[in-house]
Amino acid sequence: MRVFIGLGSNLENPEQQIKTAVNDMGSLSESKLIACSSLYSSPPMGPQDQPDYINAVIELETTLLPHVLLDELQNIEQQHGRVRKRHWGERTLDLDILVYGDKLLNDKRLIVPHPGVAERAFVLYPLAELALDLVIPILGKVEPLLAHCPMGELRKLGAIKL
Ligand code: A4P
Ligand code: MG
Repeated sequence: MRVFIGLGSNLENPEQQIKTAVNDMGSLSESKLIACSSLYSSPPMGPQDQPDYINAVIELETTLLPHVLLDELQNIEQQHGRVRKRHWGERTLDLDILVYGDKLLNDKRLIVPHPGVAERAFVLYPLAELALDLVIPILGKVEPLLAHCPMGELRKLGAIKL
């Protein structure tokens, strides 16, 4: 299945957190890392008294089922010292399943496509860099979504050196 995962970090050397997380995901079983977007920076959405974020999106080809993939991503978050504090608060690493093929999921643990994809510039622009023509269930094609989601203060930083 063709899967897109959003990465975010704003603590403890965010660029390094993102880079190692990309490597970690590339080593997952039954999975192959296909592509990785540039890194982007943006001011925090949510509480303003926290550092700016670094974000990126990767494409993964995987046969791991959605909830198994979520388990694996949460393991990686834990390895990165993720501590759950406040909602939308600071974190060393956040991994969100943005799109899982053409699947629609909505249960206690997993909402796919991720509800923020179309509204969050720090998700949509790196995703568009990888897959302008991607058709997201319910939302449709990525490219037209950009017109409704201004870049605002999002800054493209450059490629990840893995
Ligand atoms: N969950 C449901 N659907 C999914 C999915 N598609 N992928 C559940 C991953 N997890 C999913 O996550 C809470 C629960 O969401 C998980 O246990 C999983 O079962 P969390 O990351 O611990 O919760 P949270 O941080 O309280 O909330 P949330 O809504 O996940 O936060 P977000 O949406 O991840 O936002 N500002 C900038 N500029 N850049 C950012 O990346 N990120 C956040 C966090 C806030 N502000 C930001 C950024
Ligand atoms: Mg999350």
